[in-house]
Amino acid sequence: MTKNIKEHLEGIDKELASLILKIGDISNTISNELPYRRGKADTKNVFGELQLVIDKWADQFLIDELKKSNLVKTLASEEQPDLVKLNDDGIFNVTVDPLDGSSNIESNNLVGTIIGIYKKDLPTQGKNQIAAMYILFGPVTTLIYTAQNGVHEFLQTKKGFVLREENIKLPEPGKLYSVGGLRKDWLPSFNKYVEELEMEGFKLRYGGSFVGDFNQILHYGGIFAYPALNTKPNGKLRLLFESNPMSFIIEQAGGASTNGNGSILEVEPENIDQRVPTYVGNKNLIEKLEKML
Ligand code: FBP
Repeated sequence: MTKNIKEHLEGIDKELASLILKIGDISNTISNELPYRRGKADTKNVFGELQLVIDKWADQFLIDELKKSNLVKTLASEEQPDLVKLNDDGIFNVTVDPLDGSSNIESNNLVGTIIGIYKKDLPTQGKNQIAAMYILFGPVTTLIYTAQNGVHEFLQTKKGFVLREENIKLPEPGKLYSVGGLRKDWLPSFNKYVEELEMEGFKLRYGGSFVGDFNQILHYGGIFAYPALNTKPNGKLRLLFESNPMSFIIEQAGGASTNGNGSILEVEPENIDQRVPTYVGNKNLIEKLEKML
């Protein structure tokens, strides 16, 4: 009998299990609302990016539902300028990217929700996460989580989230490379690195949503990068909302992360909207990259 997520979470801390289940329920509502909440909102987020109606709605829905759960003390969101206080006696502090890759919605491509879970107050280093998860809204909806007990994937069905794959490890050798930014803006050393991957037969897979591209690397192996650029030395991705949770998951799956100098999880955040050059994938590919950069 296929385990459902509730049964699978019995092995971890009760409150943490309740929070992960709650976020799973929230994601069900978000996926149901995707067809209806369309178009651009007339506001911008802290990064100066025009927000979509669904970005704002998903953000506020996550805040309202996590407040009701009484489990979360503070929340940091990619769509909020500052930390949001939810419950004084909440246990966890949470980072959220309510709808990563939302610019893909108009073209009906992959989007998702990315979550980092901490006991320590935010902002803090990614290594202080006690759990991380993402929900991928694609041909099917899947939920991937780790609570430092391996990486596990669940499929959304009429009966709720059921186990699809347990203890996921990055396949060796990797097959894919997925790189953002314009090639003309890549650093020469990174250009050389990608040329060598191409010579070795790595296939390009880039869909413009970190959550979707990351999921390809998790299942087929390889490397995802939104690199340091000539024009943007810190790249594009947000340390707290995107790079820390995904680095936590990739390292739990036997892979590695780097900002070019070392694990992203060691980066000391200076502010909540900090960006970081992001490279995640198979350990050997990250080690080679660090030598070449
Ligand atoms: P948000 O949609 O959460 O702002 O995320 C940023 C993002 O869309 C990532 O998901 C993706 O990896 C990257 O930006 C795509 O950037 P680009 O359009 O430059 O390729």
